[in-house]
Amino acid sequence: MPPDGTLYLGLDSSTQSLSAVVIEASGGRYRVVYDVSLPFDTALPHYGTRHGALPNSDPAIAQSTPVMWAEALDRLVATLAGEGLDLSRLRAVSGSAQQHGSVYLNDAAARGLDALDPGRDLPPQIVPILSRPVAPIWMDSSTHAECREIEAAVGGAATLARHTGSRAFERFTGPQIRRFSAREPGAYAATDRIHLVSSFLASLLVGRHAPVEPGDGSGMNLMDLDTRAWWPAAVEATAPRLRDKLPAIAPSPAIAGHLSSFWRRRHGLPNAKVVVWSGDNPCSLIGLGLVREGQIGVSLGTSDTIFGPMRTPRVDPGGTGHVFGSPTGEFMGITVFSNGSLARERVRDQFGLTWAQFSQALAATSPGNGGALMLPWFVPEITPVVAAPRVHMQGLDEHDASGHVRAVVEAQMIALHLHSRWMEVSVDVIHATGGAATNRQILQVLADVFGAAVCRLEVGNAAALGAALRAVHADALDDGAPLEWEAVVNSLERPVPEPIVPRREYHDVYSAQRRRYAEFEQRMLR
Ligand code: ADP
Ligand code: XUL
Repeated sequence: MPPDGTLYLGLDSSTQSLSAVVIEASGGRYRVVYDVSLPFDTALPHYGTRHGALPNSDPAIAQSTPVMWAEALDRLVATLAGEGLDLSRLRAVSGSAQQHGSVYLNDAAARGLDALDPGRDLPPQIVPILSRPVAPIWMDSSTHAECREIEAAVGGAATLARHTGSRAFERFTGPQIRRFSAREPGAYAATDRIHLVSSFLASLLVGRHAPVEPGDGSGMNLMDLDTRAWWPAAVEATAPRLRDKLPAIAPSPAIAGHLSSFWRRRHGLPNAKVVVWSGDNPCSLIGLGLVREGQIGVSLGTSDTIFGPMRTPRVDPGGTGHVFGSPTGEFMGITVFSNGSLARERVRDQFGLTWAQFSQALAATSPGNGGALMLPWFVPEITPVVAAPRVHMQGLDEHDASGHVRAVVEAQMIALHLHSRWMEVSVDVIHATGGAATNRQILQVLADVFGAAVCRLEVGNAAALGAALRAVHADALDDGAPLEWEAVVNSLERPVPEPIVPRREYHDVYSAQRRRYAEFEQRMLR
């Protein structure tokens, strides 16, 4: 155990914000001493993002800008340094980022990263090392054709899933690279290295190209899950000369380097270790303390996701879920929905409600919603695949605000239940996180639909917390004193709020509603 006062930093570059969580060693345990978030749209308005993405007239295209992520990192570290924390005690940093998004760097990047000038802002130093000014992000659904081409070239969707953990998905990095290489061959040729959002930000911290972490690498349709190395068949099927452009893959607790002189001289940070960054879902798994099969987490962020540890990979035969590497070295199952928080916001805004009124609407309506149903496909949906977004209703009065609020939340919680059955986990307790997990009424619907208790993480950002805990684990390993994962997650002092308990009296109502929802979904997909 490091001396009292030792600090570990976890960062999370998510869809809509950059967050930081600092934990401090104290009496053989860790406690959270700092927890802050910088929302992209409002803190960095000059990029013109909406919910973290650049506006685009094509609903299938979702892109953001790596320059904004870099500026956010510089801004947040400056805030941190001005917070009165004794950062000379910072021992290790790790990070988390929205998954699948890709950053394209040219051959000036290796030198540029190494020579970042602490006297100048980051944006003008990042622009010249990009071969593509924008980064496709996980909400992009424009690569349907590329997905089918990659699957066909490797011998079919099942073969791709067996090797990489998923059939081809539109937002996954491989199909995105394929589309870019075909549509912008000149810019692709000028690309020397393709990073994930996670490995790009880690590269900024260490001042050289950082490796990809296997949990995040599993979201690319390019990595062999068993060997945790690039799978040559997928790499060849994706784009020409791709192998040379991919970063190395390093184990989750690998040390990518130390904070470069840019961070030390510009912000007075120490020579702390930088642990490879992972994806937000693998980091949330750790932040929520889920290290044993059978435990389940739900993240209600921009995306809604349901995930849990898996000892051995069980690929979803239905092709909706994914298997990713877990930071523990084992695996995790996950199902992802794109119509998460932004769909709830659409209903809230349609009726001009505040979140408090949204919650009141849930409290004032009955489970089962009198049989009314909604399929809340406001934007293209990942699970199930819906390319042309459309919201379907059944039995809902168009003026009934409360009915709509209950319908969107029930639809989302039922979809989480329906599309996670492939993980074959019997759910007793759900660990919840994400922006919407602050809403107790939404969590009550989650509890009632699953018939399971819901525990809410009190720390704002589970992914950033998970990154900080990964830094603790990697630091100990690097010092030759490895820690069990169970010990790492249990060493955190967590306030234990009262769980939200499922109400047994609604069990039958929701069994029936789940069946009706599944039938409605099937009918509308035909
Ligand atoms: P991400 O990590 O994907 O960027 P967050 O986990 O920070 O996103 O969640 C942001 C979302 O949280 C917002 O888009 C908003 O819809 C939602 N949110 C915030 N407060 C509430 C609330 N009281 N009830 C429901 N949703 C909320
Ligand atoms: C995971 C996914 C999203 C992003 C954004 O597969 O697409 O959850 O990681 O948070």
